[in-house]
Amino acid sequence: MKLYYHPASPNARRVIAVAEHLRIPLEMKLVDMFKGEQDQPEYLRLNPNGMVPLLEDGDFRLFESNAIMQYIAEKSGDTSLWPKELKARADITRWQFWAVAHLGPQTSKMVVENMFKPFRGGQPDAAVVKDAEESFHFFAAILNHHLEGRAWLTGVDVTLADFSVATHFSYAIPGKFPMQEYKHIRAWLDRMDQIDAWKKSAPRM
Ligand SMILES: N[C@@H](CCC(=O)N[C@@H](CS)C(=O)NCC(=O)O)C(=O)O
Repeated sequence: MKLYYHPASPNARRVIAVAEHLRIPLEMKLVDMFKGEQDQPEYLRLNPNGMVPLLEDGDFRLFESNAIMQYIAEKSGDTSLWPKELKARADITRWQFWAVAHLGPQTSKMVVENMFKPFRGGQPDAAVVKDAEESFHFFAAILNHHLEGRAWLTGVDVTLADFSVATHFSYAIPGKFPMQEYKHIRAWLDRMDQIDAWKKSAPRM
């Protein structure tokens, strides 16, 4: 299987970390987003969204990182991160959807404003940051409360849910996420940092 990725992409990171953790071999194809390769016609023919990651398995192409994680985990036959049981799967999928729909848009805005804009010589838009922080607090409080007394999001062990949600915190420091009051999230991210595959997949600019 071939994975189109960029090392700075948190969306690619969650797939890369899971593949590494489950020892699933992937042929890695760099899409240089800093050179705009994602918007070139050759790549748009593969993924019309112009985004990474993208998985190719023979003539089957799959975009959306969470779908890719489920696919490669299922195909590997290793059920440690993606158990077979219906409710366990629904629980994992719930957190994956929640992160994409609610948490991710807020963390992305803070990364764009506080990290990428200054990186390109611009200034953060204070109104956008304020709005993102307010929504972030709403969803971070839910996650923090859920993690109180739990080591992992959906069970006694790490699953795809943890990899999916944790990736949204990949740029928490340069993105200036207001994390102080969320000690259960911070402790959980520290536990993620103990996982070799997770550490190795940390984004690189
Ligand atoms: N929902 C998608 C999001 C993919 C995405 O936003 N990828 C970013 C990199 S982190 C991208 O390729 N951006 C390129 C662009 O927007 O031009 C997924 O989870 O795979």
